[in-house]
Amino acid sequence: MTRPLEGIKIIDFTHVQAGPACTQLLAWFGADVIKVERPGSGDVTRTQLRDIPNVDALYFTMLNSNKKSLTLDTKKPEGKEVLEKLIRESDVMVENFGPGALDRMGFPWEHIKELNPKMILASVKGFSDGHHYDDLKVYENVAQCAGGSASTTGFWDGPPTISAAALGDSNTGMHLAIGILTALIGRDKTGKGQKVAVSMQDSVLNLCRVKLRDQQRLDRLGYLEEYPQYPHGEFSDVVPRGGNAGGGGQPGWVLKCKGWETDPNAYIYFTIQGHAWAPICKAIGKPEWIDDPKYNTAQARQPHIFDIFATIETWLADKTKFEAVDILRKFDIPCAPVLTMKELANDPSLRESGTITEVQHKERGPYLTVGSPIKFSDMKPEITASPLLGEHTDEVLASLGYSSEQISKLHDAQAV
Ligand code: CAO
Repeated sequence: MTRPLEGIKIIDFTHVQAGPACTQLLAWFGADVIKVERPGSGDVTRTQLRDIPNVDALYFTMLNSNKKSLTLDTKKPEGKEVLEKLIRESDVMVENFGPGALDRMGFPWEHIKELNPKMILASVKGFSDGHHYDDLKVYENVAQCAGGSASTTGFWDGPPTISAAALGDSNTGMHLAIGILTALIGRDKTGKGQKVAVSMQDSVLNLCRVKLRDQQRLDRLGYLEEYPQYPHGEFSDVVPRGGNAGGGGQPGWVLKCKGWETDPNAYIYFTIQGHAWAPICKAIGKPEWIDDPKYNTAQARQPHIFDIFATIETWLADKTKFEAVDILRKFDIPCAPVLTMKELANDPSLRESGTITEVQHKERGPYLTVGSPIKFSDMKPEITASPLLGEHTDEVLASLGYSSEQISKLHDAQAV
């Protein structure tokens, strides 16, 4: 099967999560992704959170599948020479070093452009160029705080809260992938490369745009009627944390199911979609609520929305989260069980679709990873294992025209 990005060569100068998530996605779709790593150590995630001694950690293997690994000390003249050759032959270079690291290494954008005017340089930084914090190094949770996610996540009587979803890291990588593909299409038209930059703060904020919507509504109205603070609580002048509220046009909440006393995930998410009110009443055995003026409009329900949720919880008390969803789906009510990582790992539908996939690693053996969440009618990306450190060094150097004698000299020069 021909994959759409076959023939696109990418220098993957990334580490940790934001950059690797981007290049991994492009590798699944056929790009030739060469991960450049420091000799001896490589990407720091190879050794972070290890579960098997001396074997690449899952943190690394789950973000670097389908890539090649080239070890190169790009601070040494020999390494710089190889990198220059690679730049001349490649289409894209992706990096997510700390601010200024690429310049200090001797590869500012002006130099890269000189070496290859068709090159697309794609960078992730914590903050965008020119931002008053653009000198800061940034990790996931820092970005969630800087991008508006933390101040709007959690409960109103608790501190700002971090989401488990990698909004700062993988999300930024996905934004960068869109930027790279756009620049590649642009290059087809102009023949020129360009620099693509994505900041983690901006990427988080992009996903929090509904909270900026709410800030402007709050500024105008002084209240937000879909938040639990309405109508009984207080609003300040900033968007509050709304707990598990729906956040959109329909109220929702996480509700207890059978077994919640001992199982911390025995819950469903229940949504009271306006036009589903009659089916909801029928499903939970409250047909008399359908036309009751106390309940029959969203506005009428809002003042006692938590009493309604409490009644639904009474109905849920003798049903597991799966049984409850099986009943509610028949009434077309938007809802889902709160699923654990264990349940997701073993979900037959996710295995079938390739969203959860098992990969064979040379040293680790089989491991689970998340495959492509993007599905195509004419292509099913095959997920292969992440490379060992330097596994493809000789192969890549040979493809650049180095003889075996030159390759072994280069190994000596880079020995750690
Ligand atoms: N050969 C020689 N040197 C290399 C090299 C190689 N193959 N690869 C990297 N290096 C050097 C760089 O040149 C740089 O050196 P200097 O600091 O002397 O210029 C250094 O290694 C890497 O520096 P760094 O600042 O990127 O790394 P760090 O561990 O101090 O910081 C991080 C990590 C993630 C905070 C920082 O890279 C960063 O802010 N990146 C941008 C934002 C980002 O992507 N964060 C998300 C990471 S995912 O959670």
